Amino acid sequence: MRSIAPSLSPSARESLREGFTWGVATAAYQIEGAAHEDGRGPSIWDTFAHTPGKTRNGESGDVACDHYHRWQDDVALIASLGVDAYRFSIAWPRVQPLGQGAWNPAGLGFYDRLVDALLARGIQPHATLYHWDLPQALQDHGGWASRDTAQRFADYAEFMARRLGDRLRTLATHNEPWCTAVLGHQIGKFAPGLCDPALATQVSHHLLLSHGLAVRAMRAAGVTCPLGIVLNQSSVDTAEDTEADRALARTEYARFVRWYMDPLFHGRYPDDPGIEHRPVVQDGDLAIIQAPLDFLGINYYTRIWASAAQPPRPQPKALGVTDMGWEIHPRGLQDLLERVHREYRLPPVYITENGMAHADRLQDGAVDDGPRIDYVRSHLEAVAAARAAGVDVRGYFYWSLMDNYEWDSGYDKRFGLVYVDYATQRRVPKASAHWYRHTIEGLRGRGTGGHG
Ligand code: IFM
Repeated sequence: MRSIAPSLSPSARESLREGFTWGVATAAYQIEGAAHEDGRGPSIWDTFAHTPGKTRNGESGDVACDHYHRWQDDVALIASLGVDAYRFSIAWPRVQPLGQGAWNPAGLGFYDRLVDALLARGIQPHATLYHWDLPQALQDHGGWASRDTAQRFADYAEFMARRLGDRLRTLATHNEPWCTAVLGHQIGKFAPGLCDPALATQVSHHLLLSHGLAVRAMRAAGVTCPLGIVLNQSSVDTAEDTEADRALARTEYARFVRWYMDPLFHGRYPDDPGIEHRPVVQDGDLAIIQAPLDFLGINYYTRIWASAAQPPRPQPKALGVTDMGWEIHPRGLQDLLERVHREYRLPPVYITENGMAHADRLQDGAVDDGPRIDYVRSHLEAVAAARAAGVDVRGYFYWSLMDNYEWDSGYDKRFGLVYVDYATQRRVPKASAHWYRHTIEGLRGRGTGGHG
């Protein structure tokens, strides 16, 4: 293991010292397991993962990290990292097995206890209502292709916010609606595995509508915790300084970032050339979607590379790629934050996900994941620079607390600060976990400031 890991620059330390929340993130289906226990209903990911050929080696979240049973140890693990906050998601089918009608006391009790245990340790709970595990019963009625699902989601959101809202630090409606719409309904690589671009566009509208209806219902119910949404976003760079590449970059940005940001903050969908489908929008929908937000969560992993040439110009790899094959490009996070800050009147922003898959190996009881330390450090430098430039970024959540079920990639991709030995469910903090803790301690003036 490296004896000295690089620390944050003095300017980054200065920028991140005050008013900044340090966290780690997970999602229900990726860690909980206990897929058939205590009254949990099936979700679209149970169905998808058990459909032959959909996920690596047919792997599913049936067991995952067994967090449903090990949550007390996991809360202690989170506390041992010295973080301020934990971002997790609520499994809708665990608390309302059919997505409408009866509530499941065992599922509700699980999240009650989790939130209380976090608070008892001084860790802020940041919850997300939807991280892709739609109750299968709702899919059987059309899923997100059906406008009715938006109202079902609002009802679920209001119930959960009444139940947990006074104890949560923030509550987000959706995680990465682009993934649900495009990966789930256009490319078919995620549940429910459909391949229909026009439908995907309609789904994106129903997701945003469900967000707006949920925010309205939660505010009407008097929920006081900050409400927001989490979007996956990227900066976009042109391969060459040509009009064709610039046009492609505009289209990619409109599809990926503006398609969600424009309705949320400007009350309209982009109508740029290159956007092929438009959703059916009813009168009043956009006003509902544009409900003011208390925060915006941004998930950033890599940039988009716009090359209209045939064949396309290869994407640079100066800083390498992650185990997902994604280019490591921390500068893009700063570019993105400064761009959305210029283009929209943003509420406070959290980096709700950022992290790296790496082919980690457990050797002599330790995991030396130096590349992950470099990844986190360089992205924190980007966040610090954006803050110094005036972007109101209030926190950073590393994705993920621990290795977990990476969707169609199964258990092959390890994103965690903590290594999980799936055969025994043993958790081993990696070198990056120690670096993260030392960095946080150092900024609070208690530790060495990032020397691992
Ligand atoms: O694991 C996912 C997470 O569920 C959503 N954001 C991206 C992560 C890495 O692919």
